[in-house]
Amino acid sequence: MNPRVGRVERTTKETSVLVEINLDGTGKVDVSTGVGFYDHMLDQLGRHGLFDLTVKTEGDLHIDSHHTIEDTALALGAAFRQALGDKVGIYRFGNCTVPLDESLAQVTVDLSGRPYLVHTEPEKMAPMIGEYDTTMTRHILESFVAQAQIALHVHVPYGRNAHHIVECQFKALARALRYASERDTRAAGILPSTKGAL
Ligand SMILES: [Mn+2]
Repeated sequence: MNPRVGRVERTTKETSVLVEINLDGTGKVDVSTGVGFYDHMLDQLGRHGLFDLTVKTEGDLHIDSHHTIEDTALALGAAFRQALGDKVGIYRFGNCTVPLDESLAQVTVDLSGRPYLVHTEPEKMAPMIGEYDTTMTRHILESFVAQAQIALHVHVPYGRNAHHIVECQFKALARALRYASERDTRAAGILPSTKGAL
């Protein structure tokens, strides 16, 4: 089996990002973005997705964390897409519902080759978690989806604590991505599309 890995380096005047991902890993994570809570979320992504994940971002945090967070998500999406390769023999679809105490996240993914995001979460939420602006969650998902070229539906029907609301989304996303990208032994050598392309 070929290792399914992706590596993306992305440098602009605002940020410098390196992402390495192995879809068939064990959840080994080495992440540093300079934004503590975001590191914690990317840690969830690797751990619960069973992806080996390296993320090194140096961004213009003297402005705010926006570019750092967004550009990391873009590079992560690109690396994920790269690692998926030809998508032959994978499940393609995945979903997972994850509670975190009072909050619940429902995530459904199709590794379709077309970017589309549907996202709902409670409107009332603390605006900041440390240096993490909670309106960035949707921006991360948009950025990831655009580069990974996947359809992603993320819903948080209820939740109260901002940390919980965001964290359950990353956990459910991780697991849904894992299920969708996992090799399906019954489908070995088969592309999961009637169209002949994904
Ligand atoms: Mn932006």
